[in-house]
Amino acid sequence: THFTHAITRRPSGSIVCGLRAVDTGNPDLARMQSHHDAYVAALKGTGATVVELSPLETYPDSVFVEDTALCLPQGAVVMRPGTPSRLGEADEMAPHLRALYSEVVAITQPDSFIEGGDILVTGREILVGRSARSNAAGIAELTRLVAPWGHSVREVQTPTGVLHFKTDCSLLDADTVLSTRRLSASGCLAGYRVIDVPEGEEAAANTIRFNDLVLVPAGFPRTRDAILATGITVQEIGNSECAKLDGGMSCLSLRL
Ligand code: CIR
Repeated sequence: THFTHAITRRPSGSIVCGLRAVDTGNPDLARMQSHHDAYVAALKGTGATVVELSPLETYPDSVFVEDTALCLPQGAVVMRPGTPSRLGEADEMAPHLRALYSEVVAITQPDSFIEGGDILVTGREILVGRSARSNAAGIAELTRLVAPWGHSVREVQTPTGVLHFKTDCSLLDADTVLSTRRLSASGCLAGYRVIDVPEGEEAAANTIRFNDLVLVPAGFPRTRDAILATGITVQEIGNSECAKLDGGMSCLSLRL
């Protein structure tokens, strides 16, 4: 797939209130902003247009735009984030999607919850991991919304204790998935070419393939080398601050 656009949102000062499973200290806004600048520059470097949205003080986690929508070639689906402090982020994103797409639909049922971080679009299907943020009703509603566009959804399970399905995996090409061992061992990636991240580098499983590049978090040399060995160009991006909030490469953009 060739991406012509990405949407990002600059981190705000409220980022210190961002959600985290384990508190390892507050992120440093200036350092996060400099990592974010490098991330945006890497996306632009592939020739894409990057829509850079303004910070939203009201929503501490709003830098993690991926969770607010699913972008497909035929249209976009506005998500319903499964944690109260993030629910309103979806409405903030909707107008920016309408500016880029003629078809924008939304998850609307009150009992439906689903976040983009749980969704992996491969060359053949859409995998959605059930998690603490994405439930069966949300996945069922997504399935109904994307069926007319020709997409099939397969529900899988996010490993216990892992925030999102894509915390533990990412697509390197239409058929190749980079994955933690704990995720691939569940069997949900059967039929794909799977590259397991080396033991101890589980935090590097969340990368993004964007045009000719794969963006990987800095500090995971064995994972970087495993991707390089496939012949894909790799760019390392600092992720120390987002990592304190359980965020990684995919969380920081919507790609279309
Ligand atoms: C959260 O807990 O929602 C944020 N602190 C991190 C979101 C990361 N997003 C993603 O993996 N797609």
